[in-house]
Amino acid sequence: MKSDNPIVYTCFCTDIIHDGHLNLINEAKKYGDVVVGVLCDSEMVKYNRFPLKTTEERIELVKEIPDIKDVIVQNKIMYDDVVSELKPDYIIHGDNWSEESMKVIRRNIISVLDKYGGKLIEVPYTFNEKIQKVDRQMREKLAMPELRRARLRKLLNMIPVVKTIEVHSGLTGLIAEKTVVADDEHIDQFDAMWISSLCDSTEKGKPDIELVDMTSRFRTINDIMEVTTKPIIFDGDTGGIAEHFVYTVRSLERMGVSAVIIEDKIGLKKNSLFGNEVKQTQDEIDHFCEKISAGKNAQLSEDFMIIARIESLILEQGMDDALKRAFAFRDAGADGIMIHSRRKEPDEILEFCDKFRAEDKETPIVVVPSSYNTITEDELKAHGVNIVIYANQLLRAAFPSMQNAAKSILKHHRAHEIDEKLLSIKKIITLIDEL
Ligand code: SPV
Ligand code: MG
Repeated sequence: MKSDNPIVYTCFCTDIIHDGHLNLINEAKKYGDVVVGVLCDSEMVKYNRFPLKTTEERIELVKEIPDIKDVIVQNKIMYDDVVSELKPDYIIHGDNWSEESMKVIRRNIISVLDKYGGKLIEVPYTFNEKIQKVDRQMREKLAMPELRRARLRKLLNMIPVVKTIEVHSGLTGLIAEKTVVADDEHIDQFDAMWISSLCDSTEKGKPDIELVDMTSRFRTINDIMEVTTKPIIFDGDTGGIAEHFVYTVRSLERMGVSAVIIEDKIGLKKNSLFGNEVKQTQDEIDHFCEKISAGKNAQLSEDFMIIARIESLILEQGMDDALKRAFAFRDAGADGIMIHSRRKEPDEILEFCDKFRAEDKETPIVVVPSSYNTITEDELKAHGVNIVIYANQLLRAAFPSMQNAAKSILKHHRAHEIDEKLLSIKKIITLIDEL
């Protein structure tokens, strides 16, 4: 039955209901009939609240709270759509709007409410020890191997493009984990992390030729895992010989890595961006298929992915060869195909994607737009791409900055001149959260 009471709206983006939520609802009830919006999965991701429960489960959770008038799905983190339609008399929110992304949402709410005379109620945010603990445990749970590992496949079903950034240390992991951009319409952040062989090797001052051994690469993974929750895609180079690759698969799975990408090269591997300027040998199709199958047979969990990387365009073997390999590798069990190119224009990548998608609508396509970097994620998505990897930008950003600092100190025989370009010591010591 329709009531004439005022409507009070609030949005929940949580997997659990704690005292803080209940306090907010109790406060809301004083103003009228309470309607709760449950934020949809894809927007939860942008807000770094990766859902461990389905939308339906989260709706049920809210419905169990007594005296809720209605529960609806909120499809955007910004309130415009839902509020313009529902026109609630009040929107209620905790007064914890300190993060930049929250400030943007607050501004958006106020501008929508202003249009029709609705009011914003801000109640003191409940922040006791128990709630802090629950919040922390929720986040830490996401870093557990099973949950982290499964997250990439889940993301592929939740969002159109998985935006993946290179990381090579705990610190770069924190950048991938915490960097958020927010403007009046959007909030966004990276979905996954790429542990590049190029950057992992360069960080150690070594060439990208499979010289840095797996034990060392696993230590990099561990450093990153200790301070992050987002899923990891590991650059497995050639995967080595099949007899070794099966052990790598087991170790990565056990650690909670979501996917390994192996490239169809054999012998001394050099970085793909050299192309044919250096001697590089592509593997035989059948031989590489055997390696993929061996890896798939060794794998114990459902959710781990082995992605096959095709070097035909890098080594100028032609589009037909690239496509032939893509279908063969998929049939051998690959869970995804990465196609690489070192051209400045994206044409050959897009041609590959279109031709592959004409025959296969499902298998995820991964691309690394390092040299053809003018193309946007939306354009790649339109050609069927599912994962975009920004493979080396953090390392390339850090190197010139560090070199400039070193040069400036050498030149001036003091650190004063470079200081204003550096992160303050105060910020450095507060950058890392303590438990
Ligand atoms: C890496 O990041 O190590 C890669 C991608 O393999 S590329 O450097 O472009 O070959
Ligand atoms: Mg590599």
